Amino acid sequence: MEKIQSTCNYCAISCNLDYYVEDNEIKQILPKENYPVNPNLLCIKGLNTDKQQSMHKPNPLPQIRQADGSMKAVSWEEGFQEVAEQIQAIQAKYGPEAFAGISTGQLLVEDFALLGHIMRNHLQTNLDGNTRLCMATAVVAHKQSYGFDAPPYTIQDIELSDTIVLIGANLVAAHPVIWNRVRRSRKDTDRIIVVDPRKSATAKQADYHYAINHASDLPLFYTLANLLIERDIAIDHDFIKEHTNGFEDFKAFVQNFTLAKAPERTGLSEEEIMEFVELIESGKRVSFWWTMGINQHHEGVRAAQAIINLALMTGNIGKPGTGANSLTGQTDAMGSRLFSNTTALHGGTDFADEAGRQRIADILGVEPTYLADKPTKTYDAIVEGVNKGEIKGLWVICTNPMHSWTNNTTFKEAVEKLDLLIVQDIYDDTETSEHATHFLPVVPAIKKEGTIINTERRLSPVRSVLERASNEKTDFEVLRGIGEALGMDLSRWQTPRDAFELMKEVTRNKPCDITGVDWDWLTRSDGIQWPYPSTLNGAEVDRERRLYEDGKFFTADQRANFVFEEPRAVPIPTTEEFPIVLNTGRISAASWHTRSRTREIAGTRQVDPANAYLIMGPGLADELGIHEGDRARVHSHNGAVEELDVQIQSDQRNDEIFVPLHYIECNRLTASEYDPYSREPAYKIAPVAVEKVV
Ligand SMILES: Nc1nc2c(c(=O)[nH]1)N[C@H]1C(S)=C(S)[C@@H](COP(=O)(O)OP(=O)(O)OC[C@H]3O[C@@H](n4cnc5c(=O)[nH]c(N)nc54)[C@H](O)[C@@H]3O)O[C@H]1N2
Ligand SMILES: Nc1nc2c(c(=O)[nH]1)N[C@H]1C(S)=C(S)[C@@H](COP(=O)(O)OP(=O)(O)OC[C@H]3O[C@@H](n4cnc5c(=O)[nH]c(N)nc54)[C@H](O)[C@@H]3O)O[C@H]1N2
Ligand code: SF4
Ligand SMILES: [Mo]
Repeated sequence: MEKIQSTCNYCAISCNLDYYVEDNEIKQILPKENYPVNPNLLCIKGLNTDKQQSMHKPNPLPQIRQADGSMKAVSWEEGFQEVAEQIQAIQAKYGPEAFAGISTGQLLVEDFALLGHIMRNHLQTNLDGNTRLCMATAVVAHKQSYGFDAPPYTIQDIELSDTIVLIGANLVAAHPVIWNRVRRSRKDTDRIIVVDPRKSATAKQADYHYAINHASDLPLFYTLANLLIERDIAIDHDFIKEHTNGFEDFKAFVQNFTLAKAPERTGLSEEEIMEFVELIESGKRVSFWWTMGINQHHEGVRAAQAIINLALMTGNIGKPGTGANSLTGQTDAMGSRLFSNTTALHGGTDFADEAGRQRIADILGVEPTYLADKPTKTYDAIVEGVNKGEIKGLWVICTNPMHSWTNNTTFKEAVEKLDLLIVQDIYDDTETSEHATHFLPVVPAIKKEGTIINTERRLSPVRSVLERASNEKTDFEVLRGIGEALGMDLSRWQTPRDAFELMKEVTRNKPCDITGVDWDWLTRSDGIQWPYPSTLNGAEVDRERRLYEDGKFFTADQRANFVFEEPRAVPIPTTEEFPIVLNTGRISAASWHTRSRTREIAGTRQVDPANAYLIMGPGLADELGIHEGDRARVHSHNGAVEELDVQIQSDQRNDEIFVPLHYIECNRLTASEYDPYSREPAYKIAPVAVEKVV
């Protein structure tokens, strides 16, 4: 039996797997032994990566919508030509930006690089990533605070930390392998602290749970900062002086965030806040980890930076077991952030950097004027553009926005206005695929090759495990086909490996320099964290590397910035008419987003009820006369009304309901509200009213 190493392409831990293959069939999947991120660990999704397209397999040929509404399969040659002609016709008639694209964090580095080259450079138009729904907040926070989108940690830091602070992060469901590593490494004296309005599965297992009011992280962290400064026990004055900017202003600013004012602002008692302060003070290695409970709010960027500020002022950064650590969500979100050409040129070079433009143009074999010259329009602006009739064609790749976009009726309305909707997916029956005018079927990751960059900046290999049947194509091949049909010279982009070599070169001398990484070496490696420049001459480096160990950041003066701003009221607050907060997110390790993939895993079908449901506390249920198994009608402030099954949980708070995002009904109810700096949707808070369905 042949053993082939590859990477699980669900979540951002990006576990490595050994596939045992015989006669082009996967016989067994095991965690790659001692792989740094998943030492002998896997979750149900990774163990079932062979199930993709096992029950729901599309016709391998492109499908084109006919006048009578039916879909017709055509040859790939014809499909590429037709798609290219449609794109060109729209651009010729309405201008370049009348065609746009939306992608994801689940493609491979090489796919992103080529897609970005086609959309942003050749077609001179907008392409935003699904990472906008997810990581955009952390990206902006990192750039402003550290000078580059460079999270500091290695996953091992969570094991080395004696005081783990999890903020809006439900590891039990969302990062199960990391949670397992936390459990395995706990000593009696260690503390796990969870900050989450909801008693999540992780909060239930924590030593301390601070159930703050929704979207009140910013005043909470400013209050903690103020109290820590006043008490002056845990403040690292040397670090602040040597390695940061703006501390004195920050200190003056937070003085207004007194203990007395905190309960009203945060919902926590003075005792809880003092306890929290003392936990940070007594921690030897304090690490802060945040995910969507921070990113998906109206002031997510500043809240993320408030966490960074705490780490900076207490010197909890660049040392084992510390850090202000943003966990990513999708497997290659980090690859998308660096290589999709959306918010910076390939490899993180600013659009306006003339020398950088020349260098990248030389690498790609084009003129500098060919390269995109400004950041993409953001996802919300693209959807709005379609709704206004300015954008006539859209290419949706590896994401399912009819379901996952916030207030998703706005996406549905947009789709109805489009002349051209190209959907590229491994399934032809997702809510978005079903509306395609042109559907491009592709194979799942077990038949692809390329690179993934995980949450701790580790590059790992995706290698084709199974041979493809005739007409089956990879994302990379489809992108090439369309690119060539558009008239592009893709001679430097023949294979994913070529794309990888190009992308390596664009990172030269950048913080994310990977010029020293070798494709063949990566194939059977333990992965490698960036940076790994060619100047290391292939030298062996530690399996676990964190950034900022020398206290030097990526800003011009190499100092980290304290960034802060007065908190703003929640823009769409609860009212008498809509008195309940709708909170949304993940619910179990078994369910993945819009469930197109996890529906193929028998075990997950047992966990996921067929119908959309909400979780409600007993107090609210009593008040509404609702019992377990009843149905509830949810009225959203956005005008939508949905009926959902009810689950009552004894520890669920009564001023909120929680709806798993895995059902399309969830985002019919969410708001069109964004962080102003990152334009990330505030998925975690929408005012609703609930009544019993009689
Ligand atoms: N099984 C599984 N795993 C996944 C995914 C999946 O779909 N299924 N998706 C992946 C992706 S793409 C992502 S981005 C990650 C997301 O991983 P997480 O962010 O951990 O998951 P969520 O459930 O979205 O949100 C986490 C918590 O934020 C809390 N929260 C809501 N509002 C607030 C607030 O105002 N303040 C604070 N402090 N907390 C708040 C919620 O109650 C929730 O418990 O998971 C990844 N892993
Ligand atoms: N209410 C609410 N909504 C949310 C969130 C929330 O917390 N609350 N979280 C948001 C976040 S963080 C995220 S990341 C998004 C996720 O939202 P989506 O990205 O829309 O979710 P997925 O179901 O992962 O969609 C991925 C699509 O890609 C397809 N696919 C899988 N592999 C491949 C491949 O190799 N190639 C191609 N071309 N296609 C492939 C799948 O079949 C699926 O249709 O949801 C967001 N929406
Ligand atoms: S924890 Fe994440 S990367 Fe690991 S097997 Fe599960 S889904 Fe895949
Ligand atoms: Mo995400």
